[in-house]
Amino acid sequence: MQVKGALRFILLSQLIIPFILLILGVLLGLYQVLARAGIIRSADIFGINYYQGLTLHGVINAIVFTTFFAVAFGNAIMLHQLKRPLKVGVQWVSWLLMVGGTLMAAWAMLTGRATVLYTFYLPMVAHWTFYVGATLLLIGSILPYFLDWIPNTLAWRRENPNAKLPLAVLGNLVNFTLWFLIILPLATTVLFQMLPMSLGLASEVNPLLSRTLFWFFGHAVVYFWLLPSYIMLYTMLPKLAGGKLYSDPAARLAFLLFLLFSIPVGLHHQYTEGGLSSGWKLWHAFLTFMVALPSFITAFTVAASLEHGARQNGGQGLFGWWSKLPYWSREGDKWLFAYFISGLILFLFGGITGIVNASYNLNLIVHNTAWVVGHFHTTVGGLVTLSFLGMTLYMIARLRGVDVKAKPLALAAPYLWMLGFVIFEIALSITGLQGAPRRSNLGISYLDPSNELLYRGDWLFWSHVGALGGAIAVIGFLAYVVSLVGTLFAKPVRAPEIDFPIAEALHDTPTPLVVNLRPWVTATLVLIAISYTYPVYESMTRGIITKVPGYQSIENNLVPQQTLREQTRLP
Ligand code: HAS
Repeated sequence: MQVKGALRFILLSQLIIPFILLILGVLLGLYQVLARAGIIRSADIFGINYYQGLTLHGVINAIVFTTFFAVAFGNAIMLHQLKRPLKVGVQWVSWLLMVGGTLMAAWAMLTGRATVLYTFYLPMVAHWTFYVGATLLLIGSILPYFLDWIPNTLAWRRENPNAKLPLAVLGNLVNFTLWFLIILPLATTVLFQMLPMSLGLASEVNPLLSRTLFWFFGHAVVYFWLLPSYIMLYTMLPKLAGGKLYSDPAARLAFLLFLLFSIPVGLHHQYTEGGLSSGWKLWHAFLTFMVALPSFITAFTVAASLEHGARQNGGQGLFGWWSKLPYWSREGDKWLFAYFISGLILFLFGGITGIVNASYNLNLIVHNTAWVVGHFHTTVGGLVTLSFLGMTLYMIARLRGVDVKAKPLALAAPYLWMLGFVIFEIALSITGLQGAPRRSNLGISYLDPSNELLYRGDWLFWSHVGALGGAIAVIGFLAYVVSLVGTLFAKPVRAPEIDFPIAEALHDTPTPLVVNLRPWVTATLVLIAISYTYPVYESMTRGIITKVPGYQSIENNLVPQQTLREQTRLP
């Protein structure tokens, strides 16, 4: 399908802008891991202090890159699968809001006015431009869903009353329905708590309520990152492997279960938080195990699809078929397989560590330690990042009408990234179990031998191993950058287009349970109401006793906002 003019520009820039920022985000990640291993011993690098760098690393990699990609990919999937045009006006407004919002938030972070980490919860306070920027980014990202994708889906349904909604479209609509539902609690704390605090209109705040609202958003957002990857695994990976999707109804069920269970689980981030009853934490723990279910279904369906593909390629035996998958193939689009398989292998680690995190009692051992950092570098930093990077390269090549350049480097990149993060994950899990905290510049504290009070020599070895893993992953990323930049500047050889390698289904039995979205949305709303009404009420009433003034981070020191205003003049 051909894409021209403004739409082509918008799609390309939605992929390129976050990629440019990602280069900074990844390099700051290298700084974090070297500082944490005590290899770099300083509070800052090139004028960016550790926590400012950590904020940029988290916000760029986990929020900006993922959101831009999800919108670009969503637009492309809807266009390709429904074959209905997108409204250029809507896309421009969405683009302007997202780019404008990102620039505002970037200014605040780069000038040290928003050193609040990517979770930005109170009582840390950022400059108002950070909150307004983040809000614009989110509003811009949801516009295509309401103004382009839903109207196009309804029109498609009218024209195809008996056809099944394409699987990728279902996945995308589930993802952005989820996105809309979770933006609401985040917007509530940003608009009614954070922004008034930042503008000096409020002098006290309820941090418990803010954190409960944040995690209402904050766990489900990980599935907003994950679902575009799952769309690729279900609809494209089977074809790249040479076969078919093992079961279409199983894939639909997985997407719908994500809608149901992704949101009412946020208290598993607050197991250690006072003010919330243990019974409700246990209820959220139970639902967290339920949200692992669609990933278990995915593990089975994807493995079965891979086996089917490998057997079509001549694979035999119980495990012999593993050798018939296109791990190193440079033929056509098959190079993309490397990004998916590397991501899947990392996700095995991410899944296991996630289940540990979810267990109420085990969480008390790993919470706020390096273990959690290992977990999210094999989930969002693993399967999600690798599939997004692979698809960014693929879509840029198609939208520019060129072949992917430096294919050997493009192929080596995901394996290096995977190797690096497997090493990183193991090392950080071990240091986490030894007690090493997350979000800490260990090089100038626990891993500084001159600090007799804090020094923990027993963390040194695995911290160095972690740094080695991080460095290998960055080398993989640089290999990717070479291929992407080459592709970006290559001479076009064909017309620009949007095209995806979509697989057919092997089993496609009509299953009424997974056809209609409406009952699933209703059940989701009921489950959210059951799971969040009392915890929010508790946070509002019990959080009052912990009302505190806001704090801003200035040069690694937390300064009460009031004092700060008296001492300095921030614009
Ligand atoms: Fe998580 C913390 C629990 C999944 C991201 N998580 C985080 C944080 C992030 C994050 C960023 O319960 C830190 C937040 C912060 O800053 O404080 N997480 C889970 C659970 C799952 C889970 C139960 N997380 C994710 C995903 C993420 C993500 C996905 C990003 C995309 N997580 C937690 C908890 C915490 C947490 C607690 C709080 C910890 C604390 O104390 O602070 C589950 O959804 C995981 C289910 C996954 C599986 C794996 C299935 C395996 C598959 C691969 C199959 C492989 C194949 C290859 C087929 C069950 C699908 C075969 C190969 C061949 C060659 C054939």
